[in-house]
Amino acid sequence: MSDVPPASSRSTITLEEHFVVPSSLGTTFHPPGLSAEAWSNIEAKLLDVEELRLPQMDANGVDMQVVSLTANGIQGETDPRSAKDHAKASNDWLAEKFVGPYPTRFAGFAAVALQDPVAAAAEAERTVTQLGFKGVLVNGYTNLGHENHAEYLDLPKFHPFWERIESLGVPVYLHPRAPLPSQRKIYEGHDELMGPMWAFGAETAVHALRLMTSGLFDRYPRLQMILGHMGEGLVAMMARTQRRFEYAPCGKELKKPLGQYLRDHFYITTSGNFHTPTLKNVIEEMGIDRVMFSVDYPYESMSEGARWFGGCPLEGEERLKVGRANAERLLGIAPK
Ligand code: GRE
Ligand code: ZN
Repeated sequence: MSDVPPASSRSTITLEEHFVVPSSLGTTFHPPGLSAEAWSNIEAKLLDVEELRLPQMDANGVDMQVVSLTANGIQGETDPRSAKDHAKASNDWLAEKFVGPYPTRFAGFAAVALQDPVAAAAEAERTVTQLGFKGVLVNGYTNLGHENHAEYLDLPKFHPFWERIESLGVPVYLHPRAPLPSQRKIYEGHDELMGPMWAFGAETAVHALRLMTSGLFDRYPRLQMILGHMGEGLVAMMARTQRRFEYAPCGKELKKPLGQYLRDHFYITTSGNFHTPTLKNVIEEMGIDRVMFSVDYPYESMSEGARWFGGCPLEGEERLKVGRANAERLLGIAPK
């Protein structure tokens, strides 16, 4: 097989693509089991713009990456003051190194310090209105005060953040992180399950369900979320999840059937899950307008993702939508 993807898959926009700013290296998640060499290779790619990333994009037909601070990023900070400073530093770095010099190749998702929801709302507004960012990426629950304290985004204290996001009209990418250190009993003796192999998706799927059953989308009916990895398992499970919620909603009252929130408020990307049967299922469940190609660079290979997308059975308008047009519409990027 040739290394070069076919022309039909070229000119894509990808949305789960990471960088790191030196001041956030301390809160970067190291996947268990990776050798020091593999990790330093990833770190070099996270830090880089011109030497590795742009040539890879050129070689693989990725027109534009929407770039975000890698996990756990700001969500892994325990001190609100430091979280706010690091969020600003990260966003300014992203604007200065990526978006400013290469406005047609890079766009940004902001990092925000949800340790202080009002400050997070203000930083979202600053980055969108002044730096031209396209939304916010949140790495799961937020620590506050302690590494074993988690705050999930359905809590009422986050309403000021969601209200601002809704009025800005930008999406929030809910990106994975590993479960709280105090809640890892089920993974004991199985470090291999802890990161992106399994725990990331399980953690993120429950977080997304908390947002749905909390009534967040009844309160803010224009909110739009993005989930990676073909939906973190939620798309496949939603029919059963909705059914069992109807049997026992435990006092939660929602305006719509549960699965409708998934279809009305979530976009799904293909990041790190380059599997055609799953893509077909996600398109069937979500509709062609809510599925977007992405890679998860540098944790995944851009060439592998591009080759898969180039060969998957999408034609014409459908290929255009998944490859870039849905992202253009959602993020307000002018069509090419
Ligand atoms: C990811 O973004 O998917 C990711 C990380 C850290 C380790 C592995 C991984 O953020 O896939
Ligand atoms: Zn990722």
